[in-house]
Amino acid sequence: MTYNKEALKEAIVQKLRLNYGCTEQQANDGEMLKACAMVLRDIMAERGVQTRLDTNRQEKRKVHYMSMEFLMGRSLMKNAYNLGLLEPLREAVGELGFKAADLFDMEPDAGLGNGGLGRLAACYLDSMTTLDIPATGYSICYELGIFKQKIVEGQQVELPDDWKNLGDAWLMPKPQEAEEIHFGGKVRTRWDNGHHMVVHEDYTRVLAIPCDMEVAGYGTEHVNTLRLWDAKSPKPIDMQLFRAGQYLQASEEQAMADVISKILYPEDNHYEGKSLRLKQQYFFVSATVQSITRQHIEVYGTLKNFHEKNVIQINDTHPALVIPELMRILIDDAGMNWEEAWHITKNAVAYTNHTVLAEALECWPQKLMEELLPRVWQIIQEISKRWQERVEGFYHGDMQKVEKMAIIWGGSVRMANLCIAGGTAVNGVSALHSDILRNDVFRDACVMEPEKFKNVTNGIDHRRWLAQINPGLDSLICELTGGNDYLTVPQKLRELESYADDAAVLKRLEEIKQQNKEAFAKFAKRQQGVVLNTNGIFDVQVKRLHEYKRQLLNVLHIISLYLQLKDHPDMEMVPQTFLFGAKAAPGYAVAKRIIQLINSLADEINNNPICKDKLQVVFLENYRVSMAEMLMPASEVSQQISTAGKEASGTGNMKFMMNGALTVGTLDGANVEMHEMLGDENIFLFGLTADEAARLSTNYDPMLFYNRDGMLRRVLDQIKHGFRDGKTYEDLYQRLLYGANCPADQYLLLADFGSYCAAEQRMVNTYRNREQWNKMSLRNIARSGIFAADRSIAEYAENIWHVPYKK
Ligand code: 26W
Repeated sequence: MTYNKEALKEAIVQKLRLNYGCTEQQANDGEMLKACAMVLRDIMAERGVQTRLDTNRQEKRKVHYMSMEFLMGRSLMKNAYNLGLLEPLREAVGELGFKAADLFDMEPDAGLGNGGLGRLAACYLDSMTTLDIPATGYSICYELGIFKQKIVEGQQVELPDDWKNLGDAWLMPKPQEAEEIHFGGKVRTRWDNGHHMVVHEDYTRVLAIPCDMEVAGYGTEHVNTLRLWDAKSPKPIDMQLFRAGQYLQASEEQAMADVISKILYPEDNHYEGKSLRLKQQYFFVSATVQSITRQHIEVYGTLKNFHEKNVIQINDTHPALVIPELMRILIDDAGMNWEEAWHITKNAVAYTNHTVLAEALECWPQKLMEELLPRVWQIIQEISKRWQERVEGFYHGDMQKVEKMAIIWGGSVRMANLCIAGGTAVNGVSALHSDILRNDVFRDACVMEPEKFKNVTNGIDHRRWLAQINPGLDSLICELTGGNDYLTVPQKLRELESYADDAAVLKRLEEIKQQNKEAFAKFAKRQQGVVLNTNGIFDVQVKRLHEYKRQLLNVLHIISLYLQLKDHPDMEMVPQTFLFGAKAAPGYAVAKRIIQLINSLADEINNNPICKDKLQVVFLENYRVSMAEMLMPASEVSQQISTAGKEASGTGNMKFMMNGALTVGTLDGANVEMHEMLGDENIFLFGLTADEAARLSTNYDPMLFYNRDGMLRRVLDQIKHGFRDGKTYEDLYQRLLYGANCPADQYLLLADFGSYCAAEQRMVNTYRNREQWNKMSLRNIARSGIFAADRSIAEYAENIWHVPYKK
């Protein structure tokens, strides 16, 4: 069935009648949105069936992408776009008396993730599908996604995000494919006919119900699935307790089950050993492994060739329990011996690391595992024992190495070491990050198995992050490159470079940017009532709030500009509009203080007449995927200023680059590779390198910088004394100069301050020459093709998954 406008109209009207019992005249926007979603879902569902049939008939190897987070954002426009139905849908909706733009705009973000890792999973799902790779994403169907952020008197307040109200139109619950998960209980072993039988009893059962979201690729009939697990108790209520009049207790078990898929943990890059989180992880892992092995048996009748036909990619260590869980199923359910099961497991699992921050490394208390997952715990112990023997053999009993590489040590289970032992590949997410893994974090393991350690630099879905969100730029690219081939061949963007000296093209680039700035200003006015100065350089830092990302360094620099302006109120300057967007983990007090500081500074600057039309600072409330989609096309400066060595890759940096913003950044994560593409002339680099930063950290005294730099001193004193709203930030001042249960200025802000200010100065001076600026912007766009997720996925397919893909 091919769809045109008329067919879409008919299908939408039908959906309205059958599902909401109303006509298109009676329907409201929400009903209309859902009806459209259901129509596209039907198209995808049909193709999904076909894709799976083909995959199984041709016995293709499948990719299973497991991630505790999938930050999908909105789907209506995306799916219509990928299905080639965007224009017909617009017209159909229009003729039914609605505005497509309004519907797109009212769709809630599926915010089932925190930040980079979750958004990466969503971009990869798009590319895997577009490249015709048989792939399934797996995650939890959180009832509440990442919290909504409100700013009240300068402070972050968290509100629940009940996205499913409107967002569930994309989901297809499949209760007949539910899996049962077992928690707690006891493990007994007995001999049966000469077989060693493991019996797990007295466990608590939880049902995992798949809710499938179909994913369309671009320019293909291929459709993949995102399988989201919803937790439910297998029995609706305990009737015995109910009959005894204990009504509350009667549904206690149900509540316990429901809570597993209730809410996404909002901590990003920070591990906490909470038992509910471990329950979520095992629930997710066990449901997924059971589902994959069940489907494999349906096709092949055995698990012996499981590793030949499946590869499971785990997104950081959060799904690391797949290793013992797959072992459990192969041994306890399929009756294999340890060696055979281990061979299959080791060849079916690959691990991506996304962070080197020590506080983000997962180490589960042994006690918790033992109690919650008694059988899995036994298997982990055996894996650990055998791994340790191997390490001892390789390193001739060097106990330091043995300790560092141990899986179980000091009463905790180190998930990263489990992944290294149990996987076929370990990869970092940028060249620098992968080097740090090889030479530092996982050094000893890498010496033992060097072939295992790989790099796949991250990428972004350029169809969403350029073509779809920046139609002005998309048109220009299509015009200049003679068609839209760049959508599937991102390297085509390179051809833009031949226009670097074409004044007319450069002017158009500038106009597109200006229009996007105006559009974003309208959005900001609507969302939070703020009036942005669109004559100012849109200088943007949006990402999770974390000390290592150094939003505070950005603040220090802005204060220095403010102080200069106060010294010379008539100073001529290029207007600058500084935009921040960031959610802080609710329990991360310092991050929340930094948000407050940004808001105090914004209040001070925006209310001082000397700053009018010169300096503006705005904290954008509730930064999320759909806001990023408005903001990236409007941005001129991209702040990527993490302490070198700390940001594994970054992906926002790539989104900005692709939309023509220029980067002010450190040589960290993927910035290093951006710099390689761009050369010194097309990026504003500053600061210590990763090596220098690591070396300085061993013997660092921020006071040296404080004493040496008069401006830095004034800036810090300003923080300490506070702002016109009466708020002071002596705590942050202390943290930088003296530390507080942590080294003073751990992230080397003071060491990089001078060089950062100089880079900002170079940036502003460049902006004075708009033609030069536009030329650099064009080169950024032209050289961004390498950061398309299609390239990353091709590398995973070639080097890790060993699966064919559409070239
Ligand atoms: C257990 C708590 C926790 C939660 C999330 C620990 C670690 C995480 C993630 C791994 C953090 C994360 O999102 N890392 C980011 O991954 C992106 C995609 O690879 C990178 O671009 C970012 O640099 C990295 O910070």
